[in-house]
Amino acid sequence: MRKSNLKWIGLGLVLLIGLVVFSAFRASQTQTAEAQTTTPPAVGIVCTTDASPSPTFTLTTKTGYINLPDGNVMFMWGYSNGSAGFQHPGPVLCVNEGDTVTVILHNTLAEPASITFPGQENVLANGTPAQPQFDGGGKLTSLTNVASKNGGSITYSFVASNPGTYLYQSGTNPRKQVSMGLFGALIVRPSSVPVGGVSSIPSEYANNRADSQFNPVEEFMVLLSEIDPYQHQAAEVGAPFNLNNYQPRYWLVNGRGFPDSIADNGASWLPTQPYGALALVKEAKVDGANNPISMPGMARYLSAGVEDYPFHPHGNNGLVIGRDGYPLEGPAAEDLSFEKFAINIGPGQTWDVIFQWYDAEHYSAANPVPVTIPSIVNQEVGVFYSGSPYLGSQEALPAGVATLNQCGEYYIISHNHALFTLSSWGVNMTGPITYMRIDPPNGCP
Ligand SMILES: [Cu+2]
Repeated sequence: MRKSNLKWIGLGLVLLIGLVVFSAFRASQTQTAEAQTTTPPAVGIVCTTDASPSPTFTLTTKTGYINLPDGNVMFMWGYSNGSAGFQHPGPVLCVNEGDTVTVILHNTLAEPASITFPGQENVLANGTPAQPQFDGGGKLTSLTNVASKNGGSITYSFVASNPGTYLYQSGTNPRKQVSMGLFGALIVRPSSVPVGGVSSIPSEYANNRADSQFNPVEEFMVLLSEIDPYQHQAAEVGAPFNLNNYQPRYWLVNGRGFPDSIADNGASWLPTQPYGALALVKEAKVDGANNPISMPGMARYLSAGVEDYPFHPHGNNGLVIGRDGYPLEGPAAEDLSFEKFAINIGPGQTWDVIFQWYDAEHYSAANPVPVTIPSIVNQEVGVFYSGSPYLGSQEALPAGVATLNQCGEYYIISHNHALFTLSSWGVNMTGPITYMRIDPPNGCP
């Protein structure tokens, strides 16, 4: 069963809460111009859906700009939703196992473009098997059939036969087009309750194993990517770019750098970057032996970059239950899930990771954290600090300190452990960082 015997370091997170300076959290939410059928949640995955069993999506390649933490504005390419404006990354397509998924690609770019669906089998392009493309000299020009430049279209279809987490991305000159932003996430949810499953709702399982159940309000996406600004500048002005010189200067999570990463989905000041990356979880209930007895959350990790990203939330190990869209199990369905702290996500990979946070040491005012708090002159108090190291407590703050803490909740950092990536062209402690917010057991008013 899913349980973790790992100790977590309560003190570390308490001090981290005090270290972070950031001034715009949970700002008023503005919906983007996407063709969503429902108002997106402030946090968590924003799915783009269409009716099962034959969901049809239209993705349009567009150019646009995103905002970066150092104040830079970056030229990008992207898949937008239907006729909606440019967005980055592409829409999160959520479908059900067994669906016949149709994706119509309209290409407004000045070069041919395409979509590959890694992990999906028997993909059709305009009704016939999708095939790599070659020029007259036998040179590979695309990993799959393309939509021609300046207005061409193509229709891909496939049966989403295996529940899990997948990327979709350009198969045409991918070292340019994927790097420019032609990628997004595809989530395939189980169509039925696994044998032995507790919940009767299929979408509450990551895959077709009964032990892949998670709490649906604690489901999050961590889509990692990177940008070399000189490559993007070259694309903007139509100049060549020598990939020997490729050197990313920005690294993003869900298309944003920290601190924008923890702003709400659809934050008004990020009109082309609709997806936040804040994880919001409740303290897990535990039994007398500290084994969690409430449903865990789940993070869906994906990498559209070309480097390994050792991403980790502080506060507990994750339990890796799936990779590249497949459950971790043996030939006889043996459970091969394993605990891991840093999730080492390779280029093109996806990882499904169950996660829980629980108050293992039961710290409270009656059971205080066993450290001597430094004197006030040696403390740096951040804007999320509650004034107390204990979950659910708010105490007096030092004079002149304001707080955005709402109810004594915790904020635990979650970031790429390749620390050189926590940068926006040299502006440190930005990039692929987000938080896991832990609300007290009774919630936050
Ligand atoms: Cu860390």
